Amino acid sequence: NGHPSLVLWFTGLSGSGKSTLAHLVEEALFAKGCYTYLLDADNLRAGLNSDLGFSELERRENIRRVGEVTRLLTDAGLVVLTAFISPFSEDRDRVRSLFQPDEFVEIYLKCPLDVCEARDPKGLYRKARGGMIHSFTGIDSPYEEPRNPELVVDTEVLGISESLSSIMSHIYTLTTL
Ligand code: GGZ
Repeated sequence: NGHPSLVLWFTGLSGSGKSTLAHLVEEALFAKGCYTYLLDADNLRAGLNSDLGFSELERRENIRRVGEVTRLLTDAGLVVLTAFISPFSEDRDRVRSLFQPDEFVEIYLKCPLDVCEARDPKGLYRKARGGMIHSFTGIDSPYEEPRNPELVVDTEVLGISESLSSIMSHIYTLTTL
């Protein structure tokens, strides 16, 4: 009862919903019997990427390594979900090139900066505005919007369960799992 390996690559600003939705999608896939693994800043930046900060070069190296780890995990047959800001198009495209076209799903969680900033779940935007954190994405570090993602989820307008349904529907158009 195998299922095809798949990459669900979430991208978006801090506070756009990447971690929340990636965790919910993982739960839903797990309930269907899929073998999954979720990579995010919490588990990668604590260990493998603990030498990396948030300069442009370090973010690019962060995403490069995440791409390679994702490749290894899909080789093992897993559905891999990644939840990184991944702000640079070139880096996302380079990761994409490691996979077959039908294996890689870029999911852009679209939400305006002012809305993410109002959510500010960890108070990081506030700190960035106050000059206590530098190079914060959206404030003084860029985010390049995906040009051709497989899926755009408007998390400004959609609630969590609607966003989740939209992602699950997209996955079901790709594979029967
Ligand atoms: C952006 C930062 C920063 C800066 C700490 N800029 O919302 P969070 O807290 O929980 O998730 C963010 C996470 C971003 O790490 P990524 O590995 O996803 O970034 S990237 O893809 O750009 O390499 C945020 C926290 O780390 N954080 N400082 N300066 N986010």
